[in-house]
Amino acid sequence: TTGLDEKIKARIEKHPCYSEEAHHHYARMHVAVAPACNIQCNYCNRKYDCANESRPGVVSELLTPEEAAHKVLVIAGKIPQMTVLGIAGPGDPLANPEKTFRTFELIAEKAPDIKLCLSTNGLMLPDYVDRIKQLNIDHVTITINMVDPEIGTKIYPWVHYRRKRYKGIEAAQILHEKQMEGLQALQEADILCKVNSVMIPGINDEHLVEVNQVIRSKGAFLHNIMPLISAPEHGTHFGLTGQRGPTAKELKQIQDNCAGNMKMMRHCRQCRADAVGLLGEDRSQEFTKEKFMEMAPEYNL
Ligand code: CLF
Ligand code: SF4
Repeated sequence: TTGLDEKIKARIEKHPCYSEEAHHHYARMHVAVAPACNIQCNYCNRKYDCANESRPGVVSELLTPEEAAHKVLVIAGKIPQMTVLGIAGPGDPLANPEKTFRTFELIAEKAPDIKLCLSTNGLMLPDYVDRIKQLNIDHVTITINMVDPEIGTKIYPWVHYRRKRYKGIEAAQILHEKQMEGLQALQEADILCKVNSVMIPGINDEHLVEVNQVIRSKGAFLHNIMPLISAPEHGTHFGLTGQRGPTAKELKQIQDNCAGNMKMMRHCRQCRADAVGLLGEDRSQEFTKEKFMEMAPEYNL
């Protein structure tokens, strides 16, 4: 047995990312409604989807909340195992709060049995935990790559917070504080939190064990350590400066080093911001905007 209590099991048993078992049977979809971002990560090029919860180098088709709701109802009608709707980009969902929450509201109203999932860099999370709770969003991912702002300066060149741009240590300090406050607030609100960390060799690889300890002590439910993908043609800072990603062996080593402490996610497939289907199966091209706008929602409660 996993030792998980029955209540938690019921909350994750149909979520393909939060439950390893569920990912064989249940599907998720993402809708790309959130274009803006409020920070810069050195592994991201804004021409592409948010690399915190996505495969770098992919461009998703941007939708309005109404188009997104239509798409969700069409797909939920066609793919019965569709249990989770996630918003994960292409920028940061909480840097686009009106679009993100409008989309969730429309779906909660029309398809209340679909679980809502949100992924964020955490900068604005403390401001929105109440709204997240109100909307019954039970799954929130924060990407936390460091708990030491000195290390943060090597990953984040700037953050834009409350109408002001910060650089250097100040930027990393603000991001770190908001991530920790957000994590704490999620725990107090009893919302399940997954933490994604991008493993960057020579920068935060050894540090991730400390990240793991801190997030565990603050109540994170699951830790997903993902490999940096830094192809030069993606035009990211790391790609252009020759920063390499980890080997499969290095990734597994760090995951193993953390595994004694808490549940580790090892089945992440680094999906696109408009992914559709089982993890590892990408049906997004069957449901491009041109196609799904022609389909009638068949979803029935
Ligand atoms: Fe999407 Fe993320 Fe929700 Fe899953 S993905 S917002 S928690 S519904 Fe899953 Fe995809 Fe890995 Fe993300 S496999 S990239 S962990
Ligand atoms: Fe890119 Fe996401 Fe980082 Fe924003 S939070 S810079 S979209 S990877």
